[in-house]
Amino acid sequence: MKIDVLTLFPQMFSALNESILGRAQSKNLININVVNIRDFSADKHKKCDDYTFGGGAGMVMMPQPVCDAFDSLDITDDTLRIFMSPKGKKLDQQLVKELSEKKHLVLLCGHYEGVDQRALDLNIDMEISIGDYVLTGGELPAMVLIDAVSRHIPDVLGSSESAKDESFSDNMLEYPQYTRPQVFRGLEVPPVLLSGNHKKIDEWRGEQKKKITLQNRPDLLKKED
Ligand code: 58G
Repeated sequence: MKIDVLTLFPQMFSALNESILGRAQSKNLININVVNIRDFSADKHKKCDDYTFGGGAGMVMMPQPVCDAFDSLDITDDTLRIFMSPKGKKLDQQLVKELSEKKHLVLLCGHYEGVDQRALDLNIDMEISIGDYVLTGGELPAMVLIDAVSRHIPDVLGSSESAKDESFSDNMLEYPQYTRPQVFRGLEVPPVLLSGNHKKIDEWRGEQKKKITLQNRPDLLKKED
């Protein structure tokens, strides 16, 4: 998958060079191209934001640098152009899976109080929100989306990391997990996990999933899909 990111803060995306996503990029499983919108400003001071018509608080991103940055990209019928916005469709595991089937994503990250609406009207297919809160920029949401989508691309997760999707796949949260040592700071691993009785272990994990889902996310239990 190819992912172009349009941003005024390209250095923030160095976080994606670490760990599993760094390895996925080295293996050319995902190709992340970060574009600095400021490079496209036609202004002599490289200005990219301006006051809003009609007044009100703050600045918005100007349409010219954003549109010229889009025009520099190779957009095809296989491209989905996304604006990260608190007004967008809420990102969930189902939408993540759908996005992971795409060949090419373009993620526009806004800053200040937003982006001139015409730049969005001319370039954006879909607005996506990672949750009901407002952030100073769309960069962190873009990185959240890239991380969530990447782990559904074949071979991005190693065999020891893979298929760890059980939280959400059956509308249940995951059961608790334990590793060595058997006793840590006086706390024991639940004995059933050491019993070797896999029927009993599966039963215990099922009970734990129900308990934690009822406690933290009862809304998931009455969900259709
Ligand atoms: C209102 C306020 C509209 C995504 C700010 C647009 C982006 C939260 C999310 C904005 C974001 C989210 C300017 C800063 C978008 C712009 C950006 N905040 N919940 N902030 O996914």
